[in-house]
Amino acid sequence: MAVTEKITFCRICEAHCGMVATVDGGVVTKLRPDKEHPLSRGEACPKGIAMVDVQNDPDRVTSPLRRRPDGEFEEISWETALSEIGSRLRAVIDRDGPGSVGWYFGNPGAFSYSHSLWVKGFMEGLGSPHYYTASSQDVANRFAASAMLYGSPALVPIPDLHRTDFLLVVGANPFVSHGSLLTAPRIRERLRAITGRGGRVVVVDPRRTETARAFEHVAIRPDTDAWMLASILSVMIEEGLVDEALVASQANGWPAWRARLAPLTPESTEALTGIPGEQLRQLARDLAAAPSAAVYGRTGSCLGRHGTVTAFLLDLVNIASGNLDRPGGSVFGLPAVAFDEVASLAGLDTYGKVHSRLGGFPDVLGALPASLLAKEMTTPGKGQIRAFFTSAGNPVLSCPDGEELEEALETLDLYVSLDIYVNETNRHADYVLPSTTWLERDELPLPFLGFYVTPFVQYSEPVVEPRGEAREEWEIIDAISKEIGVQPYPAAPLRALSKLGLRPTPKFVANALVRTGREGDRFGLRPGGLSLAKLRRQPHGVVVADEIATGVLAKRVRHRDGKVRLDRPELLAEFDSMDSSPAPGGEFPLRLIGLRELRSHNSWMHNAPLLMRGGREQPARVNPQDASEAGVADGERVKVSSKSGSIELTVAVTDEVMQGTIAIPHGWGHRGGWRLANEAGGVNVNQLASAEADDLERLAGMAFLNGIPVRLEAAA
Ligand SMILES: Nc1nc2c(c(=O)[nH]1)N[C@H]1C(S)=C(S)[C@@H](COP(=O)(O)OP(=O)(O)OC[C@H]3O[C@@H](n4cnc5c(=O)[nH]c(N)nc54)[C@H](O)[C@@H]3O)O[C@H]1N2
Ligand SMILES: Nc1nc2c(c(=O)[nH]1)N[C@H]1C(S)=C(S)[C@@H](COP(=O)(O)OP(=O)(O)OC[C@H]3O[C@@H](n4cnc5c(=O)[nH]c(N)nc54)[C@H](O)[C@@H]3O)O[C@H]1N2
Ligand code: SF4
Ligand SMILES: [Mo]
Repeated sequence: MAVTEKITFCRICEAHCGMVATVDGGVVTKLRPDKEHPLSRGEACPKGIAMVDVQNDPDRVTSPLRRRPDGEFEEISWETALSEIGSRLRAVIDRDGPGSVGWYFGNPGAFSYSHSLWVKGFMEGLGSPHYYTASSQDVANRFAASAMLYGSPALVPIPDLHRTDFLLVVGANPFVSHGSLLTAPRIRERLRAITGRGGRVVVVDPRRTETARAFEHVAIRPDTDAWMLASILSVMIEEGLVDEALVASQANGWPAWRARLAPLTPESTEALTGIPGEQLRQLARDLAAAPSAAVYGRTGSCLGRHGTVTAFLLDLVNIASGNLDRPGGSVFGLPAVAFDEVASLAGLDTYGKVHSRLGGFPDVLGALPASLLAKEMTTPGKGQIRAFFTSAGNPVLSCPDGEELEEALETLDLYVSLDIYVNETNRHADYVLPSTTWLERDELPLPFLGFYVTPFVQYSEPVVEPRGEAREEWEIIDAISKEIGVQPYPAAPLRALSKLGLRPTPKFVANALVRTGREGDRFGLRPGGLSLAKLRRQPHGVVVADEIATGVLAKRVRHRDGKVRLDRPELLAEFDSMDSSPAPGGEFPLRLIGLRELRSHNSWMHNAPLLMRGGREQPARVNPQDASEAGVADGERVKVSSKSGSIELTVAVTDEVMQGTIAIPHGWGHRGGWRLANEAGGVNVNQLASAEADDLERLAGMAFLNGIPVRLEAAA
C-alpha cells in the first residue's frame, strides 16, 4: 500500500491543532503539525505528536475483553460480548428498572460528537437520570453560572484575545493547558500579542506558573477567588467606576449585588486572599480604566468550594466594567453551529431539571455529581445503580476517593467500559469494549465551535480504519441499544425518524446541523453556504469570520427579556453563606492545589514512550518555608494528609508555589493494563479529596479539588 498523508486535527485538548498524519499500509506512522492550518499554522505540542504512540500502543485494547473469575481478562468475540451484555443488562432493567443503569462519560468522549450524542441518546432513550461526566470535576459550576446568568448552561462567554487591552486570567495556565473554554491554537503567541501591542496580561494564581512567569503574576491563596473578585467590584463601586446605565441596559438585579459587594474592600479581604489590599485596588482601577478588558477563569476558579459564585463574579466584573459583549471584552462566539441553540432545541440545556438521588444536587447539562457514584452504587433503594458503563473515563483517578469507587464497582451486577486501554477504573469491569481513537473517527467539534477566538469550522474524516476489532463508540452504543430495544437518540426529531424505521447516523446529524446552521447552505437555499461535503473539500478548515461579532447579547441571552439575570436567590444565598474564616491553621495548615504538565494529559498519556522520556516523576511542589517548617528537604519522601486520606510521594522544594500551598498533579498512580504507565510510579492525589455529599459545591455538585486543607510531614 502506498504511503499517504492525511489532513486532520488533534482532539486531545481544546486547541484542536491541525495535524498531518502519515499513513503507511493502513497504519499511522507519524503525526506532524499542519502548516496549512489557518489557525495553528504548523504548531502542535508534544502530546499531539506523541499520539502516534497511543495509536499503535501494544497495550491498547483491540478486541472485546471479558473478566474471568480470577480477575484476568480474556478475549471474546463481539457477538458474544454484545449478546451477554444485552441479556445481563436486560435482566437488571427488568428487575430494578431503567433508573438502575448509570453511565460515566469521560473527558476524551467530549472530543467525539458521535460518542457524546449517542451516550446522551442512550440514557434518554433508556430513561435513566444516572448520567455522569468529567464536568463535575472540571467545569459544571461555570455552566451552572451561565444557566442562571444567561438562561442556558451552554452559553459561555470567551475573552476576545485578539482585541483586548487587558486580560485578567484567574486560575488558568494556558501556556501548558493550551486553553480551555477557549479554542485558540498558538495561544502563547496570541497572549504575547496583547502585551506586544501595549496591553497587559495579569495572572492570578497560587503558583507562579509558566503563564504567570511570562506576564504579571498576582499570587492568591487557593479557594479565595470569590473574595478577590468581590473586592475588585467593591473598588469599582466605591470609586464610581461602574457604568450604571450600561449595566442596567444589559442586566437585571445589579442593586442586590451592589449592596453586598460594596463593603468587601480589598483591605478587608486581604487576610483571606493574601493579596495586598493596595495591589488589588490598583488592579481594579487599571482594569476599569483599560479601553477594553476581559476576565477569564478556568479550572483554578472552578475547583474550590464556591465555584459557581466565582464563575458568576468573573462575569459580573466583565459586566460592571462594561466589557461584556464588546470588542476586546468578554464575548459570545458566533459558531457555524451554535451548541447552545442545538442543546436548547433538543431540550438538553438543562440545569436543575432533575436532582441526584443522594444529596439532591441539580443536574448540569443533564449530568449529576460523579463524586457520588460509589454511594449511588452501594446505597440501597429505588434508583440504586446496579449496571454501569464508563466510556473514555477513568473516575478512579480523576474523581475524589477512587478507592471507595473501586470497592463499589465490584458490587455491581454489570460493569461495561468503552475504552482504548485497561485503566485503573475499568480493570474492575466485566467487559472492556475496544474503542476508537480520534484518528479512527470522523469529527465535527460541535461543543467547541463557540469557543474559537477566530470563528472557524473544520471537519475531519477518519485517518485510518479502527485498529484490530475496535469500533466507534456510537456504533457500540447502537448495538447495545438494539440488544435491549432502546432508541439511542437525544432529540425528538431523531426519535421521530427512528419511528419511521430509519436509524439516523451521526454523520446525518452533523450534516443537518451544519447545513441548517448559521453558515449553512440551507440545503441549497443559500448557495455558497456550508455542508459536510463542502467542509470535506476544505480539509484544513474554514475561517468563518475574522473576528467575533459583538452587540449580540440580547439575541444570545435566553431569558425572555434578553437581559442578563443577576439576582438569582440561590446565588445570593450561596454568596451570603461563603466561608470567610481566614487561612487554615491547626491540624491541616496547608492548602492543596493541582497542576497540569506539558507531557501529561489527565490520566491517559503516561504510556507514550515519547512523553515519558527522562524518568519523569510526580513530585509535590512545596514552598521552602513550608518545607523547612515540616522538616523536609528537596527530593525526600513526604506524607501529605487531609481529613480524607494520605499519600506518600517525593517533594520538590520551590518558591514558585506561594507559602501555604502544595501543588500536586492528578492522573498518576497507575495500576492498569498500561505497562509503562504502571512503572512510572506516582500516586492518586485524589485520595486526599472528599467524596462526601457535604463537601461538594452546592449549586453544581462539583468536587472540591483545589484548596483542600492538608498537612505535610516527612514519610515514616
Ligand atoms: N498539558 C496538558 N494540557 C491539558 C490538560 C492536561 O492534563 N495536560 N488537561 C486539559 C483539561 S481536561 C482541562 S479542563 C484544561 C484545564 O485548563 P487550565 O485550567 O488552563 O489548566 P490548569 O493547568 O489546571 O490551570 C489551573 C490553574 O489554576 C491554578 N489554581 C489552583 N487553585 C487555584 C485557586 O484557588 N485560585 C486560582 N486563581 N488559581 C488556582 C493552578 O495553579 C493552575 O495554574 O487543560 C487541558 N489541557
Ligand atoms: N485533583 C484533580 N483532579 C482532576 C482534575 C484536577 O485538575 N485536579 N481535573 C479534572 C478534569 S478537568 C478532568 S477533564 C478529569 C478527566 O477525567 P476522566 O475523563 O475521568 O479521565 P481521563 O484521565 O481523561 O481518562 C480518559 C480515559 O479515556 C480513554 N480514552 C482516551 N481517548 C479515548 C477515545 O478516543 N475513546 C475512548 N473510548 N476512550 C478514550 C483513556 O484510555 C482513559 O482511560 O479529571 C479531573 N480530575
Ligand atoms: S495543543 Fe497539543 S494536545 Fe492540544 S490540540 Fe494542539 S497538539 Fe493536540
Ligand atoms: Mo478537563
